[in-house]
Amino acid sequence: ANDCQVANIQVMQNFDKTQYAGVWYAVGKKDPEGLFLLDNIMANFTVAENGHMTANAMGRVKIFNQWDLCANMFATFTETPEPAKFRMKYWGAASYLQTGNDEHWVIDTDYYNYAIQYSCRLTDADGTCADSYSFIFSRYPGGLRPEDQNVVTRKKDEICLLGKYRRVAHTGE
Ligand code: AZE
Repeated sequence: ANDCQVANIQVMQNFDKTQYAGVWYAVGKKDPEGLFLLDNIMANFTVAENGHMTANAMGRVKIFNQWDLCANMFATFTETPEPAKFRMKYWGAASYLQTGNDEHWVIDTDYYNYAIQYSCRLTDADGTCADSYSFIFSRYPGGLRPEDQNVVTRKKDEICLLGKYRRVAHTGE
């Protein structure tokens, strides 16, 4: 049964951050409340020798309701007892970009083609998520392979976000 409780969301089992490392292109996203990355979103995850994971992300944003710019963002990750659940502290290369401290959960990945990321920023009194964002990542900017689409659709449904995603364009900007 799918009760949409944040606490019951299944994440990737035996998550291996070393295999997750490298470049991912966002090909789909579900937006949170407020400002968010618009398109041309990519992230590069790195795992240092000491095991610490960091990331660099780029994407187009519109700030102050009018300026379109490329946001260069950085993140550091803190581990939790669940290997696929991290806390992500992030900030922008420029001060007018966003800073924050979000959950970063890897719901599912095959490491070579697709990954589904999820973050609940606010849990409602009933245990469901009141403000979330999620990225569908692909190793290829062109999108998901047809054979990965079914599993991604199933996972979107499991995290109660089916039908809430938009495609993320990659136009080389
Ligand atoms: C993520 C992948 C790993 C690194 C980072 C990510 C998220 C970045 C944002 C950025 C928002 C910027 C805004 C600027 C005005 C999950 C893609 C940092 C949420 C809104």
